[in-house]
Amino acid sequence: MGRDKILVIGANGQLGCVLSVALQESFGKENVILSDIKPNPFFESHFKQIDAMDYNQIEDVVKKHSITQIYHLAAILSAKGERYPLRTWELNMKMMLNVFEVARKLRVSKVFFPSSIAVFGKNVARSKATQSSLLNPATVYGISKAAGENWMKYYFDQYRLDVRSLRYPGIVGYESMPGGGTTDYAVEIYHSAVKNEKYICCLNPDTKLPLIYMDDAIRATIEIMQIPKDNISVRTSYNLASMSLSPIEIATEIQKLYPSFKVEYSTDHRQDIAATWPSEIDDQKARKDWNWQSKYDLNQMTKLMLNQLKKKYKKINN
Ligand code: AKB
Repeated sequence: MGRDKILVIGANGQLGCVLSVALQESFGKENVILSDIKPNPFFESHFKQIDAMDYNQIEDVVKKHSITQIYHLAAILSAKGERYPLRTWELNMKMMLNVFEVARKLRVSKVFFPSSIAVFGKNVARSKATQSSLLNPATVYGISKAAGENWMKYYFDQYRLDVRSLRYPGIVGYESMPGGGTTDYAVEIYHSAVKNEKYICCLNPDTKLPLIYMDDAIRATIEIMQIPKDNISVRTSYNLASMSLSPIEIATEIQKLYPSFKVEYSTDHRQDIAATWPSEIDDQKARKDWNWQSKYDLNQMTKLMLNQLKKKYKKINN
């Protein structure tokens, strides 16, 4: 790992800020350049403000720091994307192509680009989306990720650019807040419980979606970037599975520790989006190619979320 120099684009996001710390721990702070469009006081050093819509800004940092790996995480997510469809398409595609072009021209050795369960659409059996299920996304975010998957394959086939990717389920973690996604409820619900507030859930109680605990998502990302190139048989994006949960299942688990916790269900356009996504993912390919296996279940995740958030809010309130 010694000689790798990493650039994270979108380091302020839900996944970005946790992954950035994990990469700093593995590669050394001096070898990980963090970036986002807005400054981040938490990451005082090794942080660069980059607008990924500007090719030159990415190129300058990659050249100056002799970057060998880029993690490009910045994107507008599913729920927000439906409010600004054209802007979402423009932003998600342009940032991604800027990264791929810089990586190609400057011979960056590896790129990570996240995909999502949003690439699947209504045609897929909700009960189990396989690696090769047809992609027929119903959101602009999903369309941009499905297009991104094809671009990854194109850059690999044409230029041998080693882009690696996971189709993330909704990510649940206590360290950071999500923003603009359909699965955001699965983080917010824990915050409400710890704050002794009633939670108003935008999905129906029984809408099951694929979810993953943050530590599993981080480990999966680091693992896929470490495996030998020849082990990667999927050059679009790997299905990644962990849990399949509904709001009522999470609420019931929370109530075991917070018995007075209440949830009210008031659906909005996010329910329509969730209804087009699979409830479960088949990740056999990831298991076979790089021994992927998730570790956290609902019970472990709930205990961790509630304990860590309790500590966090205690600190804030003192
Ligand atoms: C979203 O809800 O848009 C994201 C995702 C599943 O990609 N969390």
